[in-house]
Amino acid sequence: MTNKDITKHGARHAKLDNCYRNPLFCRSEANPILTARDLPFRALAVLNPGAVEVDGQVLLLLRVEDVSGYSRIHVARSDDGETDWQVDEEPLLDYGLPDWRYEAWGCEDARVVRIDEDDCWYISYVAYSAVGPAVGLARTTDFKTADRISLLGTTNDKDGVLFPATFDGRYAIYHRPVTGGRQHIWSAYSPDLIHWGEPHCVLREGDGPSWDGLKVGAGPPPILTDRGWLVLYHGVKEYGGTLAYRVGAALIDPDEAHVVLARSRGALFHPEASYEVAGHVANVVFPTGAILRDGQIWMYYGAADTYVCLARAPLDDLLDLLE
Ligand code: M1P
Repeated sequence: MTNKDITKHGARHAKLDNCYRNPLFCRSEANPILTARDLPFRALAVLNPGAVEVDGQVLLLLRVEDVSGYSRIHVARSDDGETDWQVDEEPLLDYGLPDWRYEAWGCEDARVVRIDEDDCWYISYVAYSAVGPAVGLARTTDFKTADRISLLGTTNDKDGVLFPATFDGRYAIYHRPVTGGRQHIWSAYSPDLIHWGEPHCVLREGDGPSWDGLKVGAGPPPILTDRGWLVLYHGVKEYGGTLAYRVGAALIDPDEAHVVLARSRGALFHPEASYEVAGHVANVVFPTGAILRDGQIWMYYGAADTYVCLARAPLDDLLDLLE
């Protein structure tokens, strides 16, 4: 469904909310670009993909919810980043391995970054177990196998997102620990991806009725632009017991991962297509991967915790909204 279709079918909505009239992000006509039916095995859902370009292909690190309801990370490849996805049958990250008891219930919501000086890709993901969600870190050189590195800390933490660069030799990460009952985005630095410190609360939940007033979480890995790091994040608002997940953006100092230069005043992308408003969890757009192609941000996101989707926005238009 294109934005034009959405506007046509959702005309009444469009009259009520200016956000829907001139959408910044344009949905792929191939949406949802991946569903459980596209997988070479049975599964309940495919969602929340990490994304990276490798040798001219786009690789997605799919969260696949298996028939028992637990999630693994599988790799999908496409030449054009939109269609004809080839999905690996063997998972890149499997749950339940004897040495990794804090992911006995699943590996979820992977983000992936390339760090050139280490000549490898790092993956951050939600390691889920009976003691709650934690941020897991792994590395790969071939997207066939991955080596676990560490957990970032203890549980009640998720949405771990590494920067695709180092800052004075230190790695930087965003994550979302539950602190004092609140769910803000924090940063941390590390010399080795094992020992983390220098915490900063970077992006707080919005105030009371805000679109992101219930919680926020970092989305895809930050993208370096000539104005700073572009960060997409999800924000959540509660409406009478149900939640709506939307997307906002922030601009971060190019030299200091914890310094915010600007933040979008409102949400920039809303659940409104049929595959976003209905599914296992209604009203969810959850971005976890982004690439920059021909001046456009290609944002890969989970829709309704059921599908993988793609929407694009001109980078300059996005940045202009943040100034
Ligand atoms: O159902 C929407 C999302 O809910 C959780 O995200 P968060 O903890 O930020 O609210 C996650 O379970 C995520 O996988 C899911 O898409």
